[in-house]
Amino acid sequence: MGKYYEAARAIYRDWGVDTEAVLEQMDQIPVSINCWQLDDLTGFEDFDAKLTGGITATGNAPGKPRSIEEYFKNLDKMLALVPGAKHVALHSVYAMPAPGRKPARNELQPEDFSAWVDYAKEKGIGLDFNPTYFSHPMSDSGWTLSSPDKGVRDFWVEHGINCRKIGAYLGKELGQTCVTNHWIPDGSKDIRVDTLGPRMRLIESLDRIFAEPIDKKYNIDSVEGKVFGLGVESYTTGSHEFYTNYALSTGKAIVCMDTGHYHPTESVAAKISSYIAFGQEIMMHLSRCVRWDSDHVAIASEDTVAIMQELKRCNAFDKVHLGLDFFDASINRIAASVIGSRSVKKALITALLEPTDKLMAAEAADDLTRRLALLEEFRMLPAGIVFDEYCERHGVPGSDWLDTLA
Ligand code: RNT
Ligand code: ZN
Repeated sequence: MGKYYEAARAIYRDWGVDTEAVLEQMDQIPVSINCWQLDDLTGFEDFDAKLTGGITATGNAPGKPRSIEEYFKNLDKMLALVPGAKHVALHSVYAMPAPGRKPARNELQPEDFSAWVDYAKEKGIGLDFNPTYFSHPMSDSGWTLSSPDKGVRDFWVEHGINCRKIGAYLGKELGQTCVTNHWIPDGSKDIRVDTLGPRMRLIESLDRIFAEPIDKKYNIDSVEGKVFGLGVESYTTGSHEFYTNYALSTGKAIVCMDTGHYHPTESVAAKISSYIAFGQEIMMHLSRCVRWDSDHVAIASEDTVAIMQELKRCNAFDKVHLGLDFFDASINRIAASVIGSRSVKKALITALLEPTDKLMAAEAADDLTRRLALLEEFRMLPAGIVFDEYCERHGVPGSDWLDTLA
């Protein structure tokens, strides 16, 4: 047991919080770590592939993997430094087809991910999935599922359909629901006059992708909106409002909220209860935008903690899928992945340790002075010590983890 844990436990006990129960709860809430931080989203199709679609990993830190073997060595190191329940979120460009098989993007099949299933079983983790509707000649026009070209739409619809089957396979094999997240880059750099046409085409494409029902025990689809992308500044077909309406009106998918995809003063935490009120599940892409959707490494900042607090206060952890989405090539890529994953878990444990009932009681009694006084006192409670204990119990290094990363 950690040197300071008993003291922290007593402090929380005085506020009516059972740290042991929180440590158990942490293991019920997996964090889905994006596989693409480790290699700048290059994937295994082509180690010289160029990232397109209005997203970019800036920086040139050494150590980017040049082979599947190197990639997995780094993945092993990363996973060993993140305590507790984990998923790895894959992109379709990380397929590992059998030797001799070279499926085109729209031909990928579950069997092309069987090596990932073996790996996940060995590690005791779940897998989530993402179709890759970018970094491909068929997305060069900047339009995919909402393209005016039927051939382009058909290609990507096929990809979407196959990816859901892959998701269901991952979920079934691993006994943990797979979230298959659909994000498309479609949009326009300059003023778009016909804004409705692409959206009508996107509805049609999504309806085709989601036509076949899949057991939600195995696969859930999410749709991720966005305000803009690089080179796509004026119009985005798949906006947040578009997908919110699609999700609620069809019930075929849930909304994915990426914390980098809103106007800089918009709070993602503030949106959560509006989804919970309608019984909606939510997929999250926890990221950090610095001035723009820069995909900086997630940190345990006030807004990340606010999201976790909101989930706690809404009692909504069974409605949310916590995922990460960042790709920073300016610092050690393994460390970046560890920092983001640990930070999100720190934010999570901070919220789980909050004496929420005291806040709710003050508010219900209209004691607004007490509510604010307590909110401010609770910021200083020793959540970090409980997080260290969590690491120790999982055999993961504490705050000195970086020195163990050779
Ligand atoms: C892009 C979206 C999307 C991607 C990943 C790689 O703006 O955030 O989630 O970052 O699919
Ligand atoms: Zn995202």
